[in-house]
Amino acid sequence: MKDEIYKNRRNRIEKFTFSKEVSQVFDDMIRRSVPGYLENIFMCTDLINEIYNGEGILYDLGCSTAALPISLSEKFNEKPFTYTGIDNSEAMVDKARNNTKNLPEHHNIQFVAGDIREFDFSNAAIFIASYTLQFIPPGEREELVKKIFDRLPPGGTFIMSEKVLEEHIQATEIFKTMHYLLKKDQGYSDIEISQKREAIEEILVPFTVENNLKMLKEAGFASASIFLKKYNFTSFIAIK
Ligand code: GEK
Repeated sequence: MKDEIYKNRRNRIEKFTFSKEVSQVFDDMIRRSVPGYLENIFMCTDLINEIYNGEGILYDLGCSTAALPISLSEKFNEKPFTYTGIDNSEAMVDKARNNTKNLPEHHNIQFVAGDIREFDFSNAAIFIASYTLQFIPPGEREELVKKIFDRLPPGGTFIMSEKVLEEHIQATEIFKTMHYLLKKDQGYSDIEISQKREAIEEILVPFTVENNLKMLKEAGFASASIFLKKYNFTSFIAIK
């Protein structure tokens, strides 16, 4: 379903939430709004296929409508995997369950409606958080990354994708412009882009690339690298 949520001019812009209305159009919204979104899903799938040895749980933090497990299921084919997706939007979890209901049983896929800050992760193999930590208040993000680190086995992997800022304001500004132009190319109008921006501004707080790398290192990860970057969207891989 096409995302037309911010198409008409509104008198008042409410804070963005992951409501039922958003969940219905989410797949279209994120593909047209996040540069490199599908490439990130495919790269996460390939990385997990390479790293995962079939033991333990793949935790997808902020799983939304289940794009990752659908892609994993296609890639893993005959190989089994165990996956838990967590999202604090009931509407997203409903959609995720519906989208994966016909996937094979040896792909053990579960969803939990809950807050990743409170979730008690056990038997973790790999954590994935694609464009989710940006919605965690800045003061709570480090603690969550530390928890992810603690719950991973030695050598375990955390794959994180985020909207980011650059250290230099000029680079931040040009990437912001390029992002805006990509959204226009995707058919969003000026009014749609500016109303969505206003709605999401307060709840999506990006860190700089450097601060994300620092946060991963300070949590204890032995290595933290970038594996995909498209303007102001960056994907990181951290290894314990
Ligand atoms: C994808 N990873 O398709 N606890 C649980 N879920 C949360 C929390 C929280 N504290 N805060 C936000 N979310 C997906 C895309 S979208 C990215 C992720 C975007 C959830 C929120 O409900 C939403 O579904 C998801 O994180 C972020 O690859 O909309 O830009």
